[in-house]
Amino acid sequence: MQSDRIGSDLSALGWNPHFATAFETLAEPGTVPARIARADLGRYLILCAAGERFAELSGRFRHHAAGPADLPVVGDWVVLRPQVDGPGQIVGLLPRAAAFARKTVGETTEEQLLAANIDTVFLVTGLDANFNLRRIERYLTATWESGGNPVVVLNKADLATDLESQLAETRAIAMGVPVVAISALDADHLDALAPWLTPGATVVLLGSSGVGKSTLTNALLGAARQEIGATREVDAKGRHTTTSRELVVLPSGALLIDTPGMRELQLWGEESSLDQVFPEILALVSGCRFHDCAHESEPGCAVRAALEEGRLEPERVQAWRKLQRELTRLELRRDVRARINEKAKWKQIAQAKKTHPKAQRWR
Ligand SMILES: Nc1nc2c(ncn2[C@@H]2O[C@H](COP(=O)(O)OP(=O)(O)OP(=O)(O)O)[C@@H](O)[C@H]2O)c(=O)[nH]1
Ligand SMILES: [Mg+2]
Ligand SMILES: [Zn+2]
Repeated sequence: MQSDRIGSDLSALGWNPHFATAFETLAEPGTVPARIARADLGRYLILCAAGERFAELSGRFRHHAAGPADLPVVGDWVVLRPQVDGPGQIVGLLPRAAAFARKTVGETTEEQLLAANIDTVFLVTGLDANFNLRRIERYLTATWESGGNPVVVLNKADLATDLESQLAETRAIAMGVPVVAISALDADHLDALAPWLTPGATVVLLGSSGVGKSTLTNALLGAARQEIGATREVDAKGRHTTTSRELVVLPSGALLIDTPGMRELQLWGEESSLDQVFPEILALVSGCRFHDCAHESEPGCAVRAALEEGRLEPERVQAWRKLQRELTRLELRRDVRARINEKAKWKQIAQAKKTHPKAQRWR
């Protein structure tokens, strides 16, 4: 139980006036605010002023949820109706302050929320064979889109073959985002993360499987709570030690969300989220002759000119193009889906009018 550390003070769980205002408009008599600590197939572990409880969605809530984005995820604040016996009933969801999302794995064009109401995102990378600048750029893009603040955490510093140059390379692409190198196995290193682990602050750990997110969680907790994976080849497929996202209360007073490692992070967001990751390219784009320049073979392209003159890193331009293509594709697919939904809606209305010719009168 985490309840002993929470007490009755909701601010220890990240509650703030923004949520309080939202709660006032949604609350019904007999309900209380609660925060989702874990979501498992319709069963929720929640934290509230009274401590840790299990909860489930009320029938009415389930009925009104239009899609996956309406369902609570770890970090969400909900309106809870406690029950004398049995799990509490979740009857409402408070608007999210920030949320980390990705496109669902596979071909469907759907958003998957990984964590809500986060202040900071620790992007964890291993300084072993896992180290990959392009992946860090991808995670940074998703983080700017989330509304949380990124911190690049380079873990396994003890295994680094060239720590200084790896740090320098990361700082060069991080564009002012803090970069810290630590070893989760070394308790003395944890202080480097203290600036973000303040009371009531919510931090989510994201990164590939095996980079040490759960090791870090346990180290910060000072307890062996999360299961740790065995050491193995970094590119070994199919083994994810952590299987569900979980919010824990740290002794520092911060709320930390450990997550299962991701094999791929497909972006979900707008092209504009790239602006903060590739500012040096953005600064050039306005100098292109054509405002819709694709920076491929158009005459007067400022990006190509800078590349040719060696003022831009080719890897950065390639990475930018790749992420941009992904986001453009996503936008197109979202448009198509929106049109299909729109069509279906009109078809439904037309159908309703046919069966109920006076349907217009209802509105
Ligand atoms: N040498 C070294 N090993 C580490 C460090 N941090 C974690 N490890 C090891 O890396 C392996 C994987 O650690 P986990 O904490 O399970 O990794 P994870 O990111 O939680 O993995 P998933 O839950 O699968 O996403 C374990 O064997 C850890 O002991 C570190 O700083 N240095
Ligand atoms: Mg883990
Ligand atoms: Zn151009």
